[in-house]
Amino acid sequence: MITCYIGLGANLNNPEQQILDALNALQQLPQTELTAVSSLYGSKPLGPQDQPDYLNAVAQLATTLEPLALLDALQAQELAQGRERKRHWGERNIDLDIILYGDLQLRSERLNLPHHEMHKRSFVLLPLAEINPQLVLPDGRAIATITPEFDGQLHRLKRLWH
Ligand code: A4P
Ligand code: MG
Repeated sequence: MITCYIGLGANLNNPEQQILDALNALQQLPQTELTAVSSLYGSKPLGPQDQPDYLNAVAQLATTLEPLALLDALQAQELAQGRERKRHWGERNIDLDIILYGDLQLRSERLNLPHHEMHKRSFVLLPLAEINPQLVLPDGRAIATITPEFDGQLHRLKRLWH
C-alpha cells in the first residue's frame, strides 16, 4: 500500500457538503482505504479575488491504485459533483488534487507529483502537518520545518472525522 495525500478545496454550492461528499467518495474508492482526514479549514482565495472564500481539507489514503488511475477517479468525482472548468484558479464545487503519492517524484503532462504548488499553500501544508506532523517530503525536508512560516494564515473551523 502507498500512502497518499489528497487536497480538497471547495468554494461554491455548499462547500462543506461538497467536501463531505468527496470524502465519502474517497472512502468508496477501490483498492483504497481512507486512513485520516484533517480538520476543515477556511482560507482566502488564492488567485482571482472576486470569488468566495474556500473551505479546505487534506485526506490521507492507503492505496494500491496507480497514480493515473487515482487521478482518473478523482477527476470523475469532480465531474460527478458538477465541477465546471471556468478559469484557472477560479471558483469550483470541488477540487481534488493529489498532493503526494508516497515518495514519487513525477513531472508529466497530466500529473505532477508532489503537487507543484504544495510548498506555497498554507491550506495544503497546515492540514497535512495536522495529519502527519512527522512527514518528510520527497525532497528530504521535514514538514515541521516548513509550516511555521504559514502559521496564522488559515482558520481551523472544526473536526471532520473521528
Ligand atoms: N495535474 C497535474 N498534477 C496534478 C496533481 N498532483 N493532482 C493536472 C491533480 N491534478 C494534477 O487541474 C488542471 C490539471 O492539472 C488537471 O487536468 C491534471 O491533469 P485543475 O484543478 O483541473 O485546473 P485548475 O484549477 O485550473 O488549475 P490548477 O493549477 O490545478 O489549480 P489548483 O492548483 O487546483 O488550484 N484558494 C484557496 N484558498 N483554496 C484552494 O483550494 N484552489 C485553487 C485551485 C485556487 N485557489 C484556491 C484553491
Ligand atoms: Mg486541481
